[in-house]
Amino acid sequence: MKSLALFAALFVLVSAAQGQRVDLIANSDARKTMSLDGQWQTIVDPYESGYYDYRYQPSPNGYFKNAKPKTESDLVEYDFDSSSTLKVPGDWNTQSDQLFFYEGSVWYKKSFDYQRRPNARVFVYFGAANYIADVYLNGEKLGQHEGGFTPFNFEITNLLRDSGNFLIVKVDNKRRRDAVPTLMTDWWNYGGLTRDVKLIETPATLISDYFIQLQKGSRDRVVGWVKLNGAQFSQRIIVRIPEAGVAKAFATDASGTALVDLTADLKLWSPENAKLYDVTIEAETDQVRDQIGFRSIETRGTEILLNGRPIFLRGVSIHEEAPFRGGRAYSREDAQTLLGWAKELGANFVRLAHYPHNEHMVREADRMGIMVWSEIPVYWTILWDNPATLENARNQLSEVIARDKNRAAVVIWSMANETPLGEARLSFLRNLVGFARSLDSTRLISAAMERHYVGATTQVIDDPLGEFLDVLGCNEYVGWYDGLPDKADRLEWRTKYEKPLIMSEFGGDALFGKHGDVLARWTEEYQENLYRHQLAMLKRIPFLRGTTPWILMDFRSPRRPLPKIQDYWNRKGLISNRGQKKKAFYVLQRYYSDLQK
Ligand code: GCB
Repeated sequence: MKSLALFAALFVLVSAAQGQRVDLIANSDARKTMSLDGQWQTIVDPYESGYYDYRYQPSPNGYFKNAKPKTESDLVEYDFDSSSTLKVPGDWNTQSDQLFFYEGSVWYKKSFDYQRRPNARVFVYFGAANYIADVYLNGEKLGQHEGGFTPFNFEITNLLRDSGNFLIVKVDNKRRRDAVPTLMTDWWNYGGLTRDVKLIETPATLISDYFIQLQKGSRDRVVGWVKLNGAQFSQRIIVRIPEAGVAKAFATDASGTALVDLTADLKLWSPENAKLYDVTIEAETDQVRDQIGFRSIETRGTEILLNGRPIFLRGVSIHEEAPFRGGRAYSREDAQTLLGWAKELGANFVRLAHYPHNEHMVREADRMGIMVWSEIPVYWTILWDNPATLENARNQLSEVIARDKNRAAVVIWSMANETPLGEARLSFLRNLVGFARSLDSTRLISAAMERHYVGATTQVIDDPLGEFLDVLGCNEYVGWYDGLPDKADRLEWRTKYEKPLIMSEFGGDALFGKHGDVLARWTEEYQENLYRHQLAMLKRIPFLRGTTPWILMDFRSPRRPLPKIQDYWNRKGLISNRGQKKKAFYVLQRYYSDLQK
């Protein structure tokens, strides 16, 4: 299976059974993998009686034991094998009417045989599980992972048998006030094993991770690092970029890390030429291969510079909602459809809102030449002064940066969306900004902020967070939540910061096929007219360097119940959930086409 999934980066949280933390990456055609996608046996467990006993204590004999009655007198009150199944990858909400609104725990079980090569190590890898996953193999706990949109893995080498393994995962998507995201969002809380699951085999000492990108500000110097995991820390590493004539050796230090530093004459990646190079990293015990693009991204005053040249980010926001069928998007085809529509719109940029999307999206963006704004679900009213919430957000940030740090397409890490001003929030977000910079110094940092009025017609961006960002993001709904569309004609924009601005959201709802007056809500004409007024206003903002209107396609939201119009869909899409383009699509398409003349 030569799917993109083979390239996925892996990260391990705490593996209770193996007792160690391993960061590793499986990005290699050379690696042996086995997909565990398909039907899994499942038990819906709203009271978590498969986990807790009747005194609400964790039970040593939970469903993870996969018990079977041995005699006809034995009492066992569950049975995976005669329970119904759910498809993985996939959310449970759209696979069963009973689970459509369900928020709670579901147990998943998959049985498999596996012949491990001598001395090899094996890991079980999850593309994502929303929201908390407790993972068990053959009745033993491997560990727990929190966060619904980033990959994780556990080493299973010592627990693996040649035949009759059973992998059991409890996935719980209950919302929590202290979680990331918190209780309130404007998207569907799709639960389950929403992305690919697979086994990955590696040598005993493996190349566990690497960072190979142009140094900030340079167009020919590649700097980064390669990390080993295992007993043989001291090795010679060779980085090869055959097409650019690069083959350079580096030695690892006592911790198994080699610093990479080389110069090369490279064709730079850009939307016009999405050049990716085959890169191989060879250690003595392992080898990985990747396709990597090289480009520089910087700001100067209010400019955004791609490869040293000013660029305008013609973007659109996207939720991870599957086109046509609905539910969480997870496949390469979903990514090609969504990004294909963005291309048709004339976009060179997408905002992947409001959480890390599946890896196919960034891999396809790399190939198609679409720049990416990547975001973590620090959304609205996070519990700013709770240290565990901050730790959780930092972990999700580190996991997405770990996965996507070698993708040229990703140009912006966004820390947060529409968060309310305050001391605790500022220190939380400053912490994230500093952390992101420490993990990746090559990309731009942003956040979608709010603006406020000074007088009736002046909009000001002066959120104190702006001081710590490279690029300002601003959400505004003039013409929808804020007045009628022609209000935009009278507005002036000011900023406290000499920095580029991306208008990270604007828009309004329209039900595809509903027609009426330009002032009749929910009609395509209203939305079309709103875009006209918006775009005229945006053209007058001198420091504007990008737009990602809300949103490419309609998406499900529990906050949107209006019958016959919303029916639990946010209708701000330029395209309906069935793939029909609304009138506003063509207004934006024209604007983006004019920008390229
Ligand atoms: C926003 C949020 C976005 C919502 C959107 C809306 O400001 O950032 O998540 O979906 O408005 O449609 O109200």
